[in-house]
Amino acid sequence: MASIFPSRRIRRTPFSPGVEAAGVKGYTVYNHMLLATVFDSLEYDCAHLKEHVQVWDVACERQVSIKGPDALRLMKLISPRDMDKMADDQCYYVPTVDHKGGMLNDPVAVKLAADHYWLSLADGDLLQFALGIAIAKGFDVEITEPDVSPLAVQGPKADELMARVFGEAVRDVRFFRYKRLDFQGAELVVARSGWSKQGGFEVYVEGADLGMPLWNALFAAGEDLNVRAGCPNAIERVESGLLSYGNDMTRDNTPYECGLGKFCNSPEDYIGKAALAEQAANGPQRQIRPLVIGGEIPPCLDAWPLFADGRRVGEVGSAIFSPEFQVNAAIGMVDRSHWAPGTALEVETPAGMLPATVQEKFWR
Ligand code: THG
Repeated sequence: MASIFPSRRIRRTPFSPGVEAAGVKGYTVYNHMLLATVFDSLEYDCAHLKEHVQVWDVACERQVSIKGPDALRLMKLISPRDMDKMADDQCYYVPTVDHKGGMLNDPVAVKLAADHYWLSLADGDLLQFALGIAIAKGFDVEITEPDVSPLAVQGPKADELMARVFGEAVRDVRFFRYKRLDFQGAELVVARSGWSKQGGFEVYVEGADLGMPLWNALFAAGEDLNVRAGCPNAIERVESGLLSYGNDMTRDNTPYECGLGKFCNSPEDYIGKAALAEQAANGPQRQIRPLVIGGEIPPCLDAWPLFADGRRVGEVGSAIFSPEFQVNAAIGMVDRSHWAPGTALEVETPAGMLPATVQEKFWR
């Protein structure tokens, strides 16, 4: 693939100087912003992530700030998840849907105060959806994209590294909870979350000025921990079954199809609830499944159709070779008739038809 011509429209991040100095080899664009994809090789980056600790520039997980007297009212229209159950220091993974139940995004919501939430976005312009609802409803809320840039610290040594920079209190932060912790006089939201299953934290860095000082502090404190610059890893996240909006699911899918039905427990009449009622009661007709693909697979740059006896029964959205598990691991959307573990299918790839088998579970 030719390189992408850089310009102001593809936004850099407060950590870009650090990412470049660390020798980034590839980028993607996410929320109109640079997101690194590889530093050494996907395989090396993945193995290092599983053994040590990495610092990830995930500034592209942009925040939609919803603030004001009607913030909770707006959140209850947008969120299929029961917002009344959310603790003051909690983060919620929230599938957000349109009026037909189609997935618009799958952000992490952060409750900053009773009248202030952030939606930490996957790739998509959800701000405009929230703003449109607020305007149409005449809600008293301010909706902005604040100057907030998440920096993830992921891997088995993340607790040790974070404790050295933010103090021992960081070890007590529970999964999908946060504490406000001091860095150079600023109280930053530090949550135990992140787009890997190797454990770790996300620091929501408020203000670009703190970006490189925090980046440098983490690298200075982590030398003996073998800290490296990293990024969401295409191998690790498929092994882990972490879904990527735009790859594994789109607006054509409902949260139930994505296996996110457990997050649709709101008693409120949220947008899309009526359209989802049938699937809430009976389950979806197709759903996300882990698959193993035989043979040698090329990079997965399009949806690959799945077939059984020549009939189309779904598609693969992500596929990559796993060095740890020695299989081509894949994430697919498979029809109910063929989604049972062990079902043998065929997948149409640019390298020809290859065998695929539905798996019982992801690898982590
Ligand atoms: N962190 C933050 N913002 C984000 C992401 C993130 N925005 C974009 C993208 N990632 C959103 N998508 C996801 C997908 C999965 C998870 C988080 C964000 C995730 N899921 C856990 C799991 O599947 O095991 C746990 C979910 C739960 O139990 O609540 O972590 O990573 N800030």
